[in-house]
Amino acid sequence: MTNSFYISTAISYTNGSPHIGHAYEVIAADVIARFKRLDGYDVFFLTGTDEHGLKVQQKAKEVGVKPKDYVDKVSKEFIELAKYLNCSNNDFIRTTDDRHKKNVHSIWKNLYDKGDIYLDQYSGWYSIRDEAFYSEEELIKSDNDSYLSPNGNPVEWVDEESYFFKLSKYEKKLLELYERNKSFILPNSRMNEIKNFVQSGLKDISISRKNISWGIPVEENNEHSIYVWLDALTNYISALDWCEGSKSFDKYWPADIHLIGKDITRFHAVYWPAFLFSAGLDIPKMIFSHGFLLNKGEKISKSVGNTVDPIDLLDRYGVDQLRFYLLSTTPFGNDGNYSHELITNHSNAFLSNDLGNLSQRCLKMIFSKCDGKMPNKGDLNNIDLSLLDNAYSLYQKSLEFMNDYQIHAYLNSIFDIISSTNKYFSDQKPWELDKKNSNRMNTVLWVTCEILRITSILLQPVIIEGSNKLLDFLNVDLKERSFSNLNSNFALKSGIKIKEPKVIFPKID
Ligand code: ME8
Repeated sequence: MTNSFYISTAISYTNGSPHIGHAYEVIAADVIARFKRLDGYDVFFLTGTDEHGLKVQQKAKEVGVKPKDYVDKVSKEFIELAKYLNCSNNDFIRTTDDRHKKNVHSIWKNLYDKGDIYLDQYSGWYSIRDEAFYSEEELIKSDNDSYLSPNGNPVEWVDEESYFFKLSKYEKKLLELYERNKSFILPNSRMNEIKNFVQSGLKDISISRKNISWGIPVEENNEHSIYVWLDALTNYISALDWCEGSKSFDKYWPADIHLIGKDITRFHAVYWPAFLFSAGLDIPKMIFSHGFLLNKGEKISKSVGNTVDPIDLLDRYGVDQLRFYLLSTTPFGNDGNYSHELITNHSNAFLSNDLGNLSQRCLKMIFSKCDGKMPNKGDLNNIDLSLLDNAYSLYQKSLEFMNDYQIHAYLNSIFDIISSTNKYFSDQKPWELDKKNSNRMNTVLWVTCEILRITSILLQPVIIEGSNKLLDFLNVDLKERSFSNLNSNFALKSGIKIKEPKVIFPKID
């Protein structure tokens, strides 16, 4: 039986078009999903949009359209973006889907029946931009003496009847969870922040808002809508049709990883497991909170005016180039930077020069000197063997890195081998061997191609089109491109026709 693997991204708010931060998250999740599929897992990869709440309601009002019409339009942009980015998501959930609403009502009923929901009065602050309730101690004072949320967003005073969830009841269970599963929250620094937050004492949280039209109503009391975060978090199980007792829920839940940005760790690592404890459901295996993407060191935000349309970047640099840049430059979990110069230099250095040039030089020689057929492997010397050994051991290394989602380290280890192979190619000078020692020339060309085969198979999760083009040139069968083919049993066979090589990664100006 194949092992299953469930990965999700956060679902994005539909109060504006997608930006590069959204693209970063869905690309990272796609890389992990593709890696796992190539490694033989049955993967369910979910992304989607978070469409209810005051933030979206206000935005729709501002542009003068009905909330549903507005979210239909924006949600489409997110669906299109995932396609443009070559993402392989198996589903796209919208919180306005009927299937989702059913599950939200079900989870509410479960918490209610457990005795964990009660009606009381909420007096405190609310930030519409954060869609979060805050106590006075959590707020910061702005220059003009008004209060701001910890994220620097405006807050308003709320005094209204509200349903509460008994979060305080789950304090001990949460701390036990963090103790039992040390990698429940990665990176570790975020685990420490969350532990400190829970250890300092949990208060019950408000889980409804009164007189808000754009939300899922509480069934037994229509004056209230369900708090947008309880609504949104439930997406992870509604996409599996949890409340219908579905087979896919049994197969994929608990999720292996919820991939989210660092700003929403608390909702995922404290509230979500507490809701699941209350509903008697299993807890996801890991919350990975990645860093933020910064534009020349500045946070990307509409108010700073430095948001970038990811489609523009794709048109300018190419999908493979953008995916590769975003995931190979920054240790996954840290904040990352991007700018025109950074993407251009990185892509030219690693894709056009290292990988592109090596493959062009080698394949062109095979075309001109070996009649376009894979040359004989011949006798391998110690230099060839050691380089090949390093390439074959990349699979094991990649597994270790991807075990805790060190995507950059997995990519760097592959490019280290590509760089060593470039050096090997230059040192061995196969172009000078043609007349002197054609057997040795053949061996050098074969070794280089075999390493290109290994590295291209391993690069498929990130550089989707480029690595598959390279595998096409090498005439590697479509059925032999998974990680189970990363060994010498599937090594390139001499005499096989290769395809005429073309430039795969043109230089960016
Ligand atoms: O938070 N760099 O939606 P959202 C990297 N609806 N990641 C970024 C980023 C940046 N500059 N800006 C945002 C929400 N993100 C909720 C989630 S999940 C049940 C509900 C990330 O549209 C952000 O951290 O504000 C989050 O993971 C995702 O994009 C969606 O953000």
